[in-house]
Order: sequence, then structure tokens, then C-alpha cells
Amino acid sequence: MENETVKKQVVFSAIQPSGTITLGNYLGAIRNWVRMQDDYHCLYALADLHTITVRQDPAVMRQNILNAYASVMACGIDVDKAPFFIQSHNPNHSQIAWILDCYTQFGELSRMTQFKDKSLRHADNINAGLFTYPALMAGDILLYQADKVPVGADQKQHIELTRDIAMRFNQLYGNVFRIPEGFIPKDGARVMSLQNPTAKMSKSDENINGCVLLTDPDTVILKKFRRAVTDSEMKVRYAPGKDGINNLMSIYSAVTGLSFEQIERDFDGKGYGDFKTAVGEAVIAELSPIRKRYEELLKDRGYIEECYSKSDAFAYRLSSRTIDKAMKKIGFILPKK
Ligand code: AQP
Repeated sequence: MENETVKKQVVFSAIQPSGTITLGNYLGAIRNWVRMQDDYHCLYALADLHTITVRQDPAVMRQNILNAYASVMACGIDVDKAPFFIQSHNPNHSQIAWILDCYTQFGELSRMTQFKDKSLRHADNINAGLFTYPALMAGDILLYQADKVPVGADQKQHIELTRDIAMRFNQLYGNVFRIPEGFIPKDGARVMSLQNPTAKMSKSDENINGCVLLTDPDTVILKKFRRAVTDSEMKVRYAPGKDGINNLMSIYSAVTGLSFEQIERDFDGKGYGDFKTAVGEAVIAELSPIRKRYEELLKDRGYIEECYSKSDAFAYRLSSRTIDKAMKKIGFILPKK
């Protein structure tokens, strides 16, 4: 018998407003956020605290926060089903980050590939926040007792660290945190740059042609795919060393649902030009309605504020239970309420 009283699992995930949301963010994470809204208790965050590990221009940052909020909503998030809050509006995140800093080892943080990558890219500003960022991310997830965390493959290492920190804490103090699992999609888990297909597509990539943005007009999307770096074989097939074509095939498969075998059959005897155009058109079909909703949403600042305000309040209430429990277990005296 189907048990209707089976408790829905909790899903949490977040995205940084560190630039315009990309096709990588969408296929790797946000598309799953939308798909999971009906079957789980979902809660999502705009992780603005994380963005200041890299120096931000204040006016640009404010605009990025609003734009990223509207972009995620435009992908299909319904805040009545899945509250979508702004991380810095909930002080429990900064609080848990400090606590978890004290339960995370220097050696663990030193092994994080994202820290190594970002410290190379921002050699003039290797700040402590860049180093301890994964403890804040662990706190983001653990505050909500999440079961599942839909993310792209690049976040796997951070999720594993989150689990290690939670298990260490629970071993000391009993069952305080639920141990979360990453939820990585089969297709689109690692979208690579169109100009450098050995590097992931990133919001903060300086080469704008490598990156498809959710806000790109259709003509720009097509142009970016037509210029995508490939190889000289001129045969559409998935094979080691064909990073550019492998990436285009993965994107095409993720947006059309076609298998690699089917794609190879469909493009047998055709050149890369035809294939690149087909990928561009398939991506346009997916992103164009999102861009139109995004443009509409941006005109209604009042609605955006209403959505994040009610989500902020929900997130604060829920996370306060966890932070209070963790602090009591450690030995803090809680303030009188
Ligand atoms: N290229 C990608 N392919 C698949 N998934 C991706 N994600 C990011 N890039 C890709 C997933 O998107 C979610 C949100 O990412 P984030 O904003 O928290 O940070 P990030 O991984 O550092 O993303 P960016 O775009 O590369 O930002 P910057 O340039 O600021 O560092 C995550 O679930 C991530 O896995």
C-alpha cells in the first residue's frame, strides 16, 4: 500500500549572485530545483554572502542580486512551494559558519579544488573567506536538515566535506545535523566553456563567448555556439580528446533528451556547422521563454521583494531550530526569548 504519510525529504540548494546565471548553472542545478518542487520540501537560497570572497563593486553587486533572484524565479521556482530566500537576510548563516569553522580542519580546506582554482585567479586577494567558504556552505545546508542537495558535479567535493563536518559534529554531540547527499544530474552536470572546453562554464569567466547566459538574446546564443571551439575531425561523435564536441553533445543531450548514440546517428555525414546550429537552436528553445519571464519579472520589483521577504522569514524560523540546538549542545547559554 502506498503510504501517504511517508515524510517528504528536504531539499536545499543555493546559487551565488556573482554574475549573470549561465547555462551551466541552469542545467547543473536550477533545472533540478524546479523539477523537485512538487515531490520534496524544497528551500533555495541566493548565496550573496559567498560572493564577497571575491571583491565586488557595490552597485554591480546590488544589481546582480536582483537580477539573479529574478533569473532563478524565471526558471520556474514557485516560492509558495519552494521558498527562495536571500542568504544575508538570515543571520543564522553567519552564525553557523563561525561555529563550523571551529569543527573544520585546515588540511580539509586546503584540499578544496575550488579554493586552489580561485586563489590562482585572484592571487592579489587570497582572503580567509575564500579559504573557509566550504564551512559556510556546509552551514547553509545543515541549518535546514537537508536530505538532498541538487548541485553540479563541481560541488561534489564540498558536499563530501559537509557530510564529514556533520558526522564529526554529531559524533561529539548526538544527532544534531541530518547527513545530506548531493543530487547531481545525469545530463548537464558539468557544462564546459564553449571557448575552452577543458574548463567549466563559469559566471565570472572573462571570455564572454565561452559562456551562455540566461539573459543572452537568441542571436547571441546562436553566435556563441557557432563560434564554439571544436576539433579538426569534423565527425559528430563522443570520444576521448574531443572535448569541444563532447561538451556540445552533452548540452544537446541535456536539452533534447536524445542519447549520444541517437545524436551520432542524426548527424552522421553532416559537418560541425549543422551540429553547432542545432545545439544553438535547441538551447534557444529552452532559454528563450525563461528570458522573456525574466524581463517581465524585473519590471515588478515589488513582487520580487514580496517573494524574498516571505521566504526569508520562513528560512529564519526553520534554521533557528537547528542553530539553537547546535549551540545548546556545544555549551552556549541561549538568550531569553
Ligand atoms: N559549468 C557548470 N556545469 C554544471 N553545473 C554548474 N554549476 C556551476 N557551474 C556549472 C552549478 O551551479 C550551481 C550554482 O553555482 P554557484 O553560483 O554556487 O557557484 P559556482 O559553482 O562557483 O558557479 P560559477 O558559475 O562557476 O560561479 P563563479 O564564476 O562565481 O565561481 C552549483 O550547484 C554548481 O554546481
